[in-house]
Amino acid sequence: MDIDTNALFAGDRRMLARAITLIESTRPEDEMAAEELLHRVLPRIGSSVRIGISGSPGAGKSTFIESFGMKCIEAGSKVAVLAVDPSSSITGGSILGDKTRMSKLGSHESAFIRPSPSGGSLGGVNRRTREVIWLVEAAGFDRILLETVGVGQSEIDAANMTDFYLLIQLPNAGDELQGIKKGILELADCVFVNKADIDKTLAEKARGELSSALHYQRARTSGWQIPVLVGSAATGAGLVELMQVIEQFCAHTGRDTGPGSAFHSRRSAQLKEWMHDRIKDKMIRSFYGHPDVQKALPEVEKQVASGALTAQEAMQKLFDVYRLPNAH
Ligand SMILES: Nc1nc2c(ncn2[C@@H]2O[C@H](COP(=O)(O)OP(=O)(O)O)[C@@H](O)[C@H]2O)c(=O)[nH]1
Ligand SMILES: [Mg+2]
Repeated sequence: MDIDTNALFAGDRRMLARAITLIESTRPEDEMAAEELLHRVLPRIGSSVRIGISGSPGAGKSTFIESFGMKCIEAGSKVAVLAVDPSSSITGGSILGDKTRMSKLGSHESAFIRPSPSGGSLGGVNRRTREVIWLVEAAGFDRILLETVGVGQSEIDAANMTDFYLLIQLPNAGDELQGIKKGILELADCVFVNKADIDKTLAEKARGELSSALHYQRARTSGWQIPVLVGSAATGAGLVELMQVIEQFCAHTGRDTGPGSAFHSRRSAQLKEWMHDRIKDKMIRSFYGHPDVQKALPEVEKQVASGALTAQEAMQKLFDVYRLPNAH
């Protein structure tokens, strides 16, 4: 697959789509071209704000992305929408179905919506998401909205790939954390109580509850008081405030002051994480792909299942054959 990087850097969306397909490819013959492309893209990344968006199903994430994305475009940005979606290998990516909720954004020339990656590979379904973020940045998109469609791990993954992590909540009284584990709340840089147009009083109550829950929590970003906003993806209420909060966050974390600031330290840590992800991925593939391990595995599994071996003993058995010089 030939990628014309000049066209990619000029924002040619057909070339961008091709580049993403190459990066997401699991065909071994694409691996070198993908690496080569990344090598050329890496110096061009960074000029965006990457925003992770989580919230339980029905909270209004897709509707929010449509209206917030349009606000960003009105303010002069180019917006890319990506998804971290562990279910995508089964459903084909729920953002596809969501495209109906993103009709304005989906047809706007300053927006790019990419359905979820094909996923399903060893070492995590989001293996390529951060690289896709870089591709869209290199193509000139400067607001990246990363929606999570899963639960648990995908939310942590999204927080680990973004600069600013937004939680969207429903204004349910007495149900302050709505299926969102406390651990996820700890990742938040901002909470947006959505659907305030339905019941403003309820939404304000939710704001109060969330604010007090957050009061005792140490912000992930030092010195940052996590704001709880109330608004509506449907009417657009609260979206301007949110844009201001993101500006304040960028200023607070020193986005424009360069290396060493909290903003850039977070990105550096994420780059290191990228390396470790790749190492783990490679190790897992190498181990489970080893012919002797594959041969020994069914019997060893059987012995563990019947209680004849401990997990530790089984692992040692497999590592012994993994280490043997490969006779095949
Ligand atoms: N009244 C109202 N309805 C909303 C709002 N945001 C989303 N919805 C509706 O809530 C439902 C779920 O929204 P969706 O964006 O698909 O949620 P997601 O599952 O988090 O992506 C849809 O029927 C939306 O039209 C809002 O601010 N106000
Ligand atoms: Mg959705």
